[in-house]
Amino acid sequence: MTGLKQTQSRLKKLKALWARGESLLIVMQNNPDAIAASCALRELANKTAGLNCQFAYGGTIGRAENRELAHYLGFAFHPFAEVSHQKADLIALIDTQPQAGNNPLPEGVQPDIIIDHHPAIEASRGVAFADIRENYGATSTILWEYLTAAEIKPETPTATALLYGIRSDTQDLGREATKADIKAIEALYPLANKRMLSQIQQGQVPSVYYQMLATALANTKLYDHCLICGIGDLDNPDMIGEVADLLLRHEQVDWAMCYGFYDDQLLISLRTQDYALSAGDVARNIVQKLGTGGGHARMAGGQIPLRANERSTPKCARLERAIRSRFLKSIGIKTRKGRPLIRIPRKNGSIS
Ligand SMILES: [Mn+2]
Repeated sequence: MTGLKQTQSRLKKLKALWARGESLLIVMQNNPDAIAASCALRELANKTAGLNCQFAYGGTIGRAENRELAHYLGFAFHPFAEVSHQKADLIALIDTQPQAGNNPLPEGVQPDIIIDHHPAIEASRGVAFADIRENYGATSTILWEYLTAAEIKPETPTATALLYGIRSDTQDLGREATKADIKAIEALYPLANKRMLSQIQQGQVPSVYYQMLATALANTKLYDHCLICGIGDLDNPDMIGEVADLLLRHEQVDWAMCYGFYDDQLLISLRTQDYALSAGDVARNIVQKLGTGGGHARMAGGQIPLRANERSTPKCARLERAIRSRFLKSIGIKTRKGRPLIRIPRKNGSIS
């Protein structure tokens, strides 16, 4: 069955499910792909089934681009804790899966719909409608196929968001993009607002952003062909992904790990250009028996929960040592001694 035919038959099932309710709560990860795919799902549910949709995210919408995108779309994105999920007839989980650790859906709450492109996990079994396509570069691509199957031409903001979502998850098609992603980008490009797109990409940031960046670089060490950065306490959780992206550009490096503490969790972000080893597998190794983790071949993440007030205890330092050494071991680096990436300039401008 071709992609479109398959999506058409899945759309039928989705519509049958939607006929059972009037309201849909869309729960998502808070990255551009998730935000875009959620918006497209809303448009689809609105136009094909007249459903009332509400968005709920976990954590914070931190990264400047994400805030800019959410602002441009003009919908209310609520923290999950502020919505009463019991009131929704149906719940959809977008760009994530139950118990993946990166979404706010409580363990006892079963979603009705999952649309995602991360590797399928056990907890997604038994969900009424699950469309999980691991070979896709972005969930936004899947949603674009649904809109196409429903013969809906997306509104300009939706098209702009989808284009941005696919580009950002595939790093401009450089990372894990497939034919489907390329096809979607080609179709979306003429529909998108290009001026808005560049505005989103250049979202404004506060001073604290540069402070965090300085702290991150000062705390980065080179171990053979990888960089590891421990930022400490994070002002916004998206920072670790942003720093990991930046570190991976180092000419000697094909692996980068960045981690930091946020909201009683140790958050980890991994990036690689190593085709032999999957970042998702390495992330799972790192958090084994400590937390949850996973992702794709070239980008992945993990989260380790801490107990309240544990942040200031020696346990955190031990945890940091453990994840560093598990990471190095997983990617076959023998040394445990890193070299600082940069020298910190002294106040008089000289380099220490
Ligand atoms: Mn995604």
